[in-house]
Amino acid sequence: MDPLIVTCAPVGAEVMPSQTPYLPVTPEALGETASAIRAAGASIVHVHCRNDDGTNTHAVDRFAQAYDAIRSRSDLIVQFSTGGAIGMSAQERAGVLDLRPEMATLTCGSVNFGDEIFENAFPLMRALARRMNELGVRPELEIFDKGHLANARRLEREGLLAFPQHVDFVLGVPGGLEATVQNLCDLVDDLPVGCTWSVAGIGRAQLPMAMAAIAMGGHVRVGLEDNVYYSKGRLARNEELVERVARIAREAGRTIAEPQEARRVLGLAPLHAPPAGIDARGSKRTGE
Ligand code: KMH
Ligand code: ZN
Repeated sequence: MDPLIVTCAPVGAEVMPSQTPYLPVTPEALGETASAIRAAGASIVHVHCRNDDGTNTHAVDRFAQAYDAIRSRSDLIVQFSTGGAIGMSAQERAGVLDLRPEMATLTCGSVNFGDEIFENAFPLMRALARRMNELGVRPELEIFDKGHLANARRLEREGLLAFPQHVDFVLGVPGGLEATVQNLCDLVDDLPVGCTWSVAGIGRAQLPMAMAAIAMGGHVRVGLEDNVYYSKGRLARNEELVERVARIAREAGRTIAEPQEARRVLGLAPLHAPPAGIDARGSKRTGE
């Protein structure tokens, strides 16, 4: 099996600071979180941004500040959200691609999302895929339901995607596919040849889905975007969620990918210059 790639989604668009004190709201807090999750075993950070008051924003300058803060504190693969938040315009969602992150999400279909609808009609999917191709940004295909894989294959037939790709199954969203091992196996069986995959279980499904992925040879996404609890009634810090899946994976005989290994597994270009003052574990070197 490949070394385990742990993605951390530390903030998301929906969780509010009133729900947990551990949400990294500012770019500086995202930079600190990047350093902590890197040390805990993450190799990808999935980025949303907030205003100082905690409300969601997809402003390009805020993403630029976040990118700088993350890169100055870690060598993590930086993956921007193009999903944004419910109701965002296509222009807002696509705008952050101009910053040319290494990766960005490409949600492959619409889905009920609680009482709302997360809209991803084909014209929007095509526009995002086209822009990523133009800018050399690697997509991560977000799959919330079984039909989304069929939609991805349609984008491939239209020449907008080339397989294999890296795919993230987001399971357990109220309105999307339920987080069961059977559903995960069905999705993995349906993947185009050569694709790598991770699973993001929502809420209490985060840990069991991660454990299934560890055993199956897939990869894992954790973080407060998907789940704010470490255990019943006990709020989690992002780095604790990363540390726990890394520990379980090691116990199960999986090694944990460093970001440069993850880049190799995913076919991304290596990061040439590690950030100044950052050691191999993502921590600030002393004396610099
Ligand atoms: N906030 C959700 C509506 C993504 O980041 O690409 C969409 C989302 C997916 O979080
Ligand atoms: Zn997201």
